[in-house]
Amino acid sequence: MGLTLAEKILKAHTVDGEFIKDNEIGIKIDQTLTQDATGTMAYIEFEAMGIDQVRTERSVAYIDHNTLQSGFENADDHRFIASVAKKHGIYYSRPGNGICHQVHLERFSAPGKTLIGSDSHTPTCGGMGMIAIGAGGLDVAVAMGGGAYYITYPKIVNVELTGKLQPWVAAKDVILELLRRISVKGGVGKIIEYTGEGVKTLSVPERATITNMGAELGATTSIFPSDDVTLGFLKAQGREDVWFPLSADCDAVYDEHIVIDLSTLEPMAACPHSPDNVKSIKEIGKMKIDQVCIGSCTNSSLLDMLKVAYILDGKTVHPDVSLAVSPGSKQVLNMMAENGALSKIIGAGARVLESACGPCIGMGQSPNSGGISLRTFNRNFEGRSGTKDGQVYLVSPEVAAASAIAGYLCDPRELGNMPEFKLPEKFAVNDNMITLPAAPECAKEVEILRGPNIKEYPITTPLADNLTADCSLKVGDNITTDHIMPAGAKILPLRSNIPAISKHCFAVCDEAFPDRALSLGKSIIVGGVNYGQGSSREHAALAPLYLGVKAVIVKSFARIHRQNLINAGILPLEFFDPADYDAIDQGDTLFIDGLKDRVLAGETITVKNVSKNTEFKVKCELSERMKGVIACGGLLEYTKENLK
Ligand code: MIC
Ligand code: SF4
Repeated sequence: MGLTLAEKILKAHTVDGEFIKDNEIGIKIDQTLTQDATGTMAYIEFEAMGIDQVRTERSVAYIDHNTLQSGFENADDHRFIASVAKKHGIYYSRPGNGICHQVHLERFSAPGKTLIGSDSHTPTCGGMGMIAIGAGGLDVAVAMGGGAYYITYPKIVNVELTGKLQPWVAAKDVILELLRRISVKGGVGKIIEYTGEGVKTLSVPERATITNMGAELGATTSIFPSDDVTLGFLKAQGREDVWFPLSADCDAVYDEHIVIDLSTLEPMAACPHSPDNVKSIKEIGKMKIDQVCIGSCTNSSLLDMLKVAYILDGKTVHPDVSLAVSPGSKQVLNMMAENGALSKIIGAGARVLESACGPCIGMGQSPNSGGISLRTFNRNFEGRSGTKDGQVYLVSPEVAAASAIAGYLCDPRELGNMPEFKLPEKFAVNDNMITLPAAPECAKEVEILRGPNIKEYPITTPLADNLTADCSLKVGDNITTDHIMPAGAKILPLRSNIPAISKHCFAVCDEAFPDRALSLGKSIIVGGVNYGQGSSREHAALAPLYLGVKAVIVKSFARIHRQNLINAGILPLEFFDPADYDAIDQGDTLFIDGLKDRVLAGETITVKNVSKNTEFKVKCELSERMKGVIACGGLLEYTKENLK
């Protein structure tokens, strides 16, 4: 029986566990990436492991999220990360060099390799034919130390692309179509593997748009084959030496098969407040808009910018609309400056921002009250834009640019003929904003520079024999990490200070939660389906840890967040019967007898609701390794004991 592309790479990298379906396997990680908002904590964790030099082929630290620097905190974090990178063998991509996923795709991605990154959109590099997975900072720290990264052998879904996109229909519409079909839960526990004739018609940046937003499906990762198109992109980056052809065997067996005929797709938008709330532009109709933002790791490549520049050329942004454009990397911005695209964009009245995440993570450009904002980004969760009642629609750059001129949501096909947009034969390669680490023999002399806002990892405790705790919070379905630990310009600077950031935990749902949880000492959170979807931020586990949360009982979890809870030593429990959710109220006292024994034995756990005098059953499915992690009180303690 042949192997799928994902299986080929995973099998070649499996260093622990048997390579069989549904088993937990440990894979060797070739490359890691961090960004600054998760990076400071990841490097604090790495330091705590006491390892001198990273043991990967390439580790890169990017600064792209916290670039507003409205106080000393962000700048201190950048300086800390730069010093850790220099000391421990990590490449450092300076602020201004671009968004981690765009720069990694351009400069470091390589077919057949494995990459984990402390950012949920790490699968972007799946567009290069690599297994690229988003993970918590602690997992990345362990991988930098040479430890394996553990995943449950995923189901492999084949998405067969046939036909060719019609003019003005974009890669973004491909992934929006998939989100429309299988939803934000549709990819959980799965790898999405793209095959078919349609693949050849998509450039690497277009493939990367699709794999990037695979994160919104909840997928472990997404991957495209490495073919001639891949070679062309690598040649243009001056990196063809890393290329080799790689695809699935003809007789590969997939768990699911989905066909998308590219020629039938039309421009679409994900409506507020979920990336899977997808409708065609026609269906939504001529809606007046207030703001347009073009950029983010989903749609900020040179190809995207060339299309935007063409559409804006000689026009003026509608008087009622504010248009912000953030090119994905210094390379993209530089080339736009050289080929005139930038001047067309400026000429039309766009507000050109630096090459960073910016508005995507609520770092400025919040829309007006109730404002309708079209964004080429990947997430439109409630409040993420920084405006609580902002209405964010996720669209392609083509829809965004055409609408910015029109003043209303418009179908770019109304623009008429589309010229052929081609990637250059040579990109303007200049890695001068990537600082190399010190030579290992000089590393000892490098001083780590810590600012006053950089605090230690919170204290963890080993798993207790029994647990009595109150339900400090009850929430509903599809709770995102943006609910649990909001980001934005005010809160992001606190990412390296868990006691301070914890004060904002669940602020979107219940501002009183942090004080309540702290005064309870220990408590349990109850939630619905797909709890913790969205980002990889381990702060969504570390803040609850600091606030004394011992367990989270939900109908189902999103993958990265569940892993982060385990890493933080918080028990991820799932209702056996989802209907039991209804019988718990916030404030109820819950009691678990023989907790430790049951968790370690992998037995069903009975929870007594002392307040209601009822009981219900929960499961805690953990691999032997995860049981070890939970028993120690988290991955940091476990690693200290096991990795030396
Ligand atoms: C996001 O898009 O939500 C982020 C900000 O990039 C996060 C990481 C973070 O919270 O720092 C992600 O996607 O993992
Ligand atoms: Fe940055 Fe937005 Fe991409 Fe997250 S989704 S990495 S915030 S650009």
